[in-house]
Amino acid sequence: EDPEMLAAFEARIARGEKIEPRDWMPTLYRKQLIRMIEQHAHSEIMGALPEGTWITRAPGFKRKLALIAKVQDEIGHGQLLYNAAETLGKSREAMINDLISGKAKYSNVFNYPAVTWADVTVIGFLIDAAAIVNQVANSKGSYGPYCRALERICFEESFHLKQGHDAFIDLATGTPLQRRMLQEALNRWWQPIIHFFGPPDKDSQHTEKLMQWKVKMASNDDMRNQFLDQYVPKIWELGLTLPDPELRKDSASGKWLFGDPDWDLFHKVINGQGPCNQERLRVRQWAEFQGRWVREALMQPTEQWTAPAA
Ligand code: FAQ
Repeated sequence: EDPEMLAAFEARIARGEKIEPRDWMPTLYRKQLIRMIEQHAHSEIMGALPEGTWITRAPGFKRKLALIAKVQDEIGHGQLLYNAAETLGKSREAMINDLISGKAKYSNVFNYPAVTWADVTVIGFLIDAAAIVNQVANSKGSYGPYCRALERICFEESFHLKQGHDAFIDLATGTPLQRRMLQEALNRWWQPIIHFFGPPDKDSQHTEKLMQWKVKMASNDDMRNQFLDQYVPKIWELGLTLPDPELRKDSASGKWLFGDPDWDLFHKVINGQGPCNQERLRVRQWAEFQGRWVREALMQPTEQWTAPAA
């Protein structure tokens, strides 16, 4: 790579300028952005599945309506992110093919089942909260199309968080059975949520370069800490517990300490061996297959759309 071009590029980033699709960029910057934005897009599309299965079973009309709107938003976020990734030169078709063949990664959390309504509630409150911590940070980054997509996504996610928090409080202040259901769901989801922010900084392959290029605006550990700081008190104040006896804030460093979250399990889940990976992939493959005739029809030359002249 031309060292002068690279220096000019890095100077632009240091000045806080946005990089746009037609601007010169190092090959590695392009590759890393495609990797990250593509995985993010797939996560939104896969993220619609655990909640989507609850639309017909959500308790009451109001919750059903909110869930339909939320799931639709997640799919929309996926589309915005695929658009942003396409500006870097990888086609949407290639991305979808990598998803349904099992080659591409997507967020660990969507490989777990939503067993009860309380699981959907924990997703709507805490996974959305975790996603917002990450996305607000990334939205201040250096690649224009990704940041603009994230700004819009963050507005919508903030609504999701409100409905998730509302449903969470409903169960937390409900009957003993509702509280028990919520506590059990929280116990199931806590470890995946800790994993959500990625491996510890010392083991993160990509953080250093991505932070240097302002693609990531906070490290995995910093984002995890910010989440714990904001949300653990909200959980504890409702009288709920978290399944980690070592979880506490260290007053000297201001950092949260927690027990070993089993990073081997994390690696299994993100590499295809989580409880629902196969099921999630099968649903996407089925959707791709079912929609093929629509895509093929749309690709027909337009003259074939009109009836032939008599
Ligand atoms: N899951 O070197 P690092 C949402 C992989 S959107 C799966 O630390 P990096 C909305 C990583 O890709 C959720 N894989 O990686 C919603 C890499 O693998 P590779 C998604 C993970 O990129 C809410 C390897 O481990 N958000 O939830 C995970 O510097 C509710 C090494 O890791 C985004 O994608 C993981 N959790 O940092 C929808 C945001 N963590 O590619 C429905 C954008 C790491 O070398 C309902 N992404 N890996 O094979 C990012 O900010 C970053 O990519 C991180 C990971 C922070 C996720």
